[in-house]
Amino acid sequence: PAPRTVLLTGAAGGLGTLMRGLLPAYGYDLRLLDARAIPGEPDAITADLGDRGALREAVRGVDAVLHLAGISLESTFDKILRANIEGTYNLYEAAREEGVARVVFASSNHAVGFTPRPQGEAPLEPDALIPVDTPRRPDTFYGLSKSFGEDLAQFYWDKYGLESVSVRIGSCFMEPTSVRMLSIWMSPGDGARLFHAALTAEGVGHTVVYGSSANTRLWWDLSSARALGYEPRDDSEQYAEKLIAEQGELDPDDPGQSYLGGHFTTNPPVWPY
Ligand code: NAI
Ligand code: 15L
Repeated sequence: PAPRTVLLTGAAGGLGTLMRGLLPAYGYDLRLLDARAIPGEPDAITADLGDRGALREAVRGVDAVLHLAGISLESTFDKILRANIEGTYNLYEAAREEGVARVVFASSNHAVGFTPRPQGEAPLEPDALIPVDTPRRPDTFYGLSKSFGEDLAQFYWDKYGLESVSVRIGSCFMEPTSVRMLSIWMSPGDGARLFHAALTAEGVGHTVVYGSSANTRLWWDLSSARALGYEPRDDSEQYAEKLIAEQGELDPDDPGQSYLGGHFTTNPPVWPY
């Protein structure tokens, strides 16, 4: 049966707020969790991913978890270790103990951020797109934690039969704001379509997908996402002319513009807390 009750972790964050708005239309009954209180959501669970007892209660009775909580930018190794590495372990362990069937894990392009971006005219030929099984090349401690999360997801499938979809999200914001984002943008609507596919597709085992819209300037292969039933509807190309006029084309000789991870490889934005 299709999952109905879903625990959304990181529900106070940017993506969590977008998905709180969009996913109920797919019929989900969302249970919300975040370390921060969520204005206007008195029933949301305010708990840290370090609180194993709270996580165990939070996952009790849900059909699936959409795990977005964590540090979403670069930070010190110690902070990343607690929130993203131990935190994701705690979440999976709670899910296993409570018999939750599936976790959809918010991985990131930064798990493969040091992969050189494909050069050449857009749209690229299919065989020039970066495949999901490209060797992981994290660009930050943050990306390293996402690489760990993908391995954890594989392990919980192999050892315990707990299914996961790891979504290597590009950039999910209302609009792309950089030339790099023209290639990796995931519109909020496509984000909801992809998470819905990841929550409902049958027999996913542990599947890794890239998370983006069907951008003309796409760098990676969306076929594993499409195999889940994902049909993207958006393309960043409508924003291309304006962004390129403002910022110029990406410079292949600039190390901060030569890899999938963009400026995260040279000068990553730092988590402010
Ligand atoms: P965000 O920083 O806006 O939200 C993250 C949320 O997680 C925050 O509300 C924060 O309070 C919560 N959180 C952090 N540490 C926590 C802890 N220890 N316990 C409980 N809650 C905690 O990030 P955003 O943009 O909403 O991203 C959501 C997820 O998707 C993150 O895991 C991020 O790494 C991933 N992602 C997002 C992308 C995007 O384009 N928005 C791109 C790639 C990955
Ligand atoms: C990420 O993983 C971040 O969470 C998000 O804030 C964006 O910066 C995105 O990557 C990106 O690569 O643009």
